[in-house]
Amino acid sequence: MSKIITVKTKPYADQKPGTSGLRKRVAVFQKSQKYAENFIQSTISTIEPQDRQGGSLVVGGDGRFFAKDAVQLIVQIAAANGIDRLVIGQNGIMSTPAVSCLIREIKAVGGIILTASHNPGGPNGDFGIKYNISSGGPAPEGVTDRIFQISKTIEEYFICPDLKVDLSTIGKQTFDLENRPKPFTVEIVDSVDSYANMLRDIFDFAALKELLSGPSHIKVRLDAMHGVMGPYVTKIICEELGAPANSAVNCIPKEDFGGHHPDPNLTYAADLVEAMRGGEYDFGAAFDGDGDRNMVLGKHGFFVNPSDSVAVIGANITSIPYFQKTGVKGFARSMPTSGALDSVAKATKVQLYETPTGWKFFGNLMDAGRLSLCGEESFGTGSDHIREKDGLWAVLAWLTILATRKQSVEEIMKDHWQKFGRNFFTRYDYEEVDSDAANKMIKDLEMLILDAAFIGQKHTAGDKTYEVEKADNFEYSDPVDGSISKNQGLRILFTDGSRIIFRLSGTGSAGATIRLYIDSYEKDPQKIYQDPQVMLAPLVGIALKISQLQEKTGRDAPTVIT
Ligand code: G16
Repeated sequence: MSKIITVKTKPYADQKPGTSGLRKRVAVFQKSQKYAENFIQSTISTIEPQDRQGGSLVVGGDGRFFAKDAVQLIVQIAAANGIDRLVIGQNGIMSTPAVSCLIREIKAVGGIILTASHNPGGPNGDFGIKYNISSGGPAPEGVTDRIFQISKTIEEYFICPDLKVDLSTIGKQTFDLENRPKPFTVEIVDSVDSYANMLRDIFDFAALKELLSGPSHIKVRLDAMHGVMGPYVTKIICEELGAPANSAVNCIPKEDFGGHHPDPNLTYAADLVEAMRGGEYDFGAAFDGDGDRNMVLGKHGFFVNPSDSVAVIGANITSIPYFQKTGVKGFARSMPTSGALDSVAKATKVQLYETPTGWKFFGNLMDAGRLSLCGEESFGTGSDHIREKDGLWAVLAWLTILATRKQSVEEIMKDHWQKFGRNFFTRYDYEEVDSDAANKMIKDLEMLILDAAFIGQKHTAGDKTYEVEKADNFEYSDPVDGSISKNQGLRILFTDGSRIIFRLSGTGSAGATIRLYIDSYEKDPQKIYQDPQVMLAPLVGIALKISQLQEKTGRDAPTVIT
């Protein structure tokens, strides 16, 4: 019989969830008194008491350092707050897309995901707690605002301190709680099973098996970067679809991701890029810590920009069996994502939505039956099969296209540009900039570009001149519920359709990260194969000059270029 006790606590002022959950250094969660307890209680407090009774909560995460402690705390606090059942991935491990899938499958009231995504882990790395609602999607701003409000005034939390679960054994564990008529249940489930079942319904596994292990199979290399994706890649790609075991690397989830950033981009997935350059593999992909992001590479390391990736999937969408059944309801991309998907939407007469950065903004459109496929420049691709971006889904979508078109990644991409034109895109990240300097730079820039005199100005770099057509701080009005999200990024739009965008990241844990995005469309077939960095250099120069970024932050180069 476990006791429920009330513990007095003091609020913290800094528990505002960012783009996707609360992310802080591990030390903040571990060493600040009751920091994690406060946030977990504030989160659970947003669940209505009637939904807790008879309700289930899914718990999973990328297995990073401090996750096991956090799972035990969630169990103890959820039980004390009257949640009837927790369904937890074995050893606390479950990818973000798999959590979304399971929430939907068992009709849970929501889920808690323990991840800081692509941020580094280990005792000196980051930890994160994210709440997803009953649709399976990240909590919308209305809910995260409530969590933040509660966290600012919290005075006590409820906990069953003696309750301990065995996270390693699959099966049901029940616990009697003092003064509770019904026992509290914890179910430990296989992390992969229900997600793999879902994928079997979406894709043609027989065709994929032929592609990966038939007589004229292609060679793939998938890098799980020691994040949560190891077991998924091993079971689905290797064991079920027959790719040789050595097709998958870094598949043992590690608490510190082997000391690396589990971030699938050209900088942090450099090993994969190197291996692909050798020319042995036809297709390569990497995933982030929690398995929702993906990077796709072709033979010899041919890089598929994420904005192009979603556009290619959009242009070939009917080769995926799921969409043959559901039809194509709409496309969406986040505002900074290049306009490549827009061209496909226009040509195929599909409605296109432009949302702020953050997967949570796609959820309403999907729930309303208006959106089938969406993507973000930040290596996120997905569809309405769940309410999170889905790294392995994106890989299977690409493999389906390869199987259907019988072309290489590079040929598919080049054909696409020939047909639709090419959006040259790059993103510069300036990580861990002094917060005050970053905020001031953005404020000054906002003042400058919102001034009426800014419109019509001509900016020249080299032999290129661009005229400002429009400038604003992006604001989104949700077409489903009418909610307004302001201050979503500074945009400078030029008369030729090129765009310069600045925004502050909402996923960092220390200092500020400034992101600069450049998007420029080219339809001249003679020019579409140029190097994006060369092609976009004039616009980068103009962006740095207008923003005075280097002078105001002291940074003369970005940390990461995509
Ligand atoms: C999260 C969100 C994404 C967003 C990304 C980047 O990804 O889920 O929708 O695009 O952050 O956000 P920011 O530019 O604010 O850093 P993840 O994979 O970190 O959960």
